[in-house]
Amino acid sequence: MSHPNPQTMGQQFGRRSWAEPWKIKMVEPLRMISRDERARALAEAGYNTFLLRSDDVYIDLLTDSGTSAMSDRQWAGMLLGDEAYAGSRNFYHLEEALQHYYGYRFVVPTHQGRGAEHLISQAVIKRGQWVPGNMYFTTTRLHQELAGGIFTDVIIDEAHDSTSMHPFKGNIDLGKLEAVIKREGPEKIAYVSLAGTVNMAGGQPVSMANVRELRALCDRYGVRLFLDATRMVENAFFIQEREAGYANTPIAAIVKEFCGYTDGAWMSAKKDNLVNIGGWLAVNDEQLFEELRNLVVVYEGLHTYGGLAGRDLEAMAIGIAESMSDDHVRARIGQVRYLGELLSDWEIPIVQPIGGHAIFLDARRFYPHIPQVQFPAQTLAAELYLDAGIRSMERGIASAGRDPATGDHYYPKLELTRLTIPRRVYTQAHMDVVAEAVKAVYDAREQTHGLRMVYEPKYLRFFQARFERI
Ligand code: P70
Repeated sequence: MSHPNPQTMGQQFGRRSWAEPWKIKMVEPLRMISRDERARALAEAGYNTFLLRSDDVYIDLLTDSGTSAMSDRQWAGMLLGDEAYAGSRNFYHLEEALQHYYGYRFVVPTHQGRGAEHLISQAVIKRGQWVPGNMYFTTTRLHQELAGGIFTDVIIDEAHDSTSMHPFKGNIDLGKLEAVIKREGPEKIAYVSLAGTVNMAGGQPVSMANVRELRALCDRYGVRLFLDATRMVENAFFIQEREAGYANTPIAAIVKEFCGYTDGAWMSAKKDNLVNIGGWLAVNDEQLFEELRNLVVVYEGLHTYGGLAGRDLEAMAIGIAESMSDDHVRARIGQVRYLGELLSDWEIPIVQPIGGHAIFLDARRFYPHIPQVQFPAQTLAAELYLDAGIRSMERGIASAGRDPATGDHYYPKLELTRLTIPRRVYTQAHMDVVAEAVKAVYDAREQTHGLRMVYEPKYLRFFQARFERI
């Protein structure tokens, strides 16, 4: 059969095609079950994609956390694990990589991001102190609250608007922040909690100008500034692309400059750092480091392994170096963008601009007839699974949880379903299958009803909550 106007996808988008800067050496077979089997699996999982068995999933876009494919070099590094209880050589390799690429002086490994969040929250927050941040992240805010802190959102207003095309929707509103500092007094501020490519805002970046001004503001009041570096490498890509003066600066140099404005960082290495498990905490202040190094032995393990095996530390050290490659980051974000551009060309409502690690479907606009208390984003995640075995994640009212003061739900402005792309795992053909499934679910939107929550656990309810169809 001949085609009237054959075009590659790159040509259709008016550009030269790009390809991933790697080739595949080992494959993991996928399984697709029937629609009836998916309907059964979904009901058994209480319409919560976290409760599905991964064997029942075809394309898994639940998260980019710990789901990356490691390189041949990382796997080779695993065999060089020094499993000594204390002083493993892999720890020193990790410490060197962190100091070299992120620039912080002192390093504490942890088993993953929330281990690091726990330690920094316990060490730095005094009961009743405020923690202003650029939108909350679930585990981060929970650890801040468990340590007695009061989180308050000081992100710019544009971040809460899924249609705003602001290039740096992760920025902190310095006016809002200064108002909190003046109202409470600087001694009542535990620290400013800044995240690179803000996850809950749709993977939206922070500009270099913003962090520079933030540093100056914090210095004026003597307030500390800590960074959630989980997706900071991806944030650097947006600075390179959008901020004047950085077009020719390598990703690695941008990351280092950005981190240089902060007093330390916590990290879920399961994202940017290309490992299946791991995290770290890094600070410049020696006294704080001593406290953290002491706390880590209580909750994670000795300060040279922090809950990880030597081989995990080695994979992380190598992953850090690989993650800083400009080609890698461009291909990674390019793939996310490819999927997003297809969907937006089909006029499916997604958060704009397209962020770094995921496409966020705007469930409010997708299902305008489903009220927020009937969990539109959770509903959309369930429908996508039912249609094509694609697993996504709710990032709306279920994730937001309840206000500890009133007991009522938080009602976040953003009601999103996240299609999160693992790094170096899926091909462009997988993205096409995903796009077509989203389109099919969109076309059937008017016949779709919402959900009611029938089981709600106390902490981070979205992980284990159960729902029923209305
Ligand atoms: C995700 C994962 C983890 C994460 C993060 C940011 C910006 C810290 C962490 C914690 C996993 C996840 C976690 C809670 C709810 C849903 C999903 N994000 N900061 O999928 O790190 O998971 O290693 O403890 O994104 O976005 P860790």
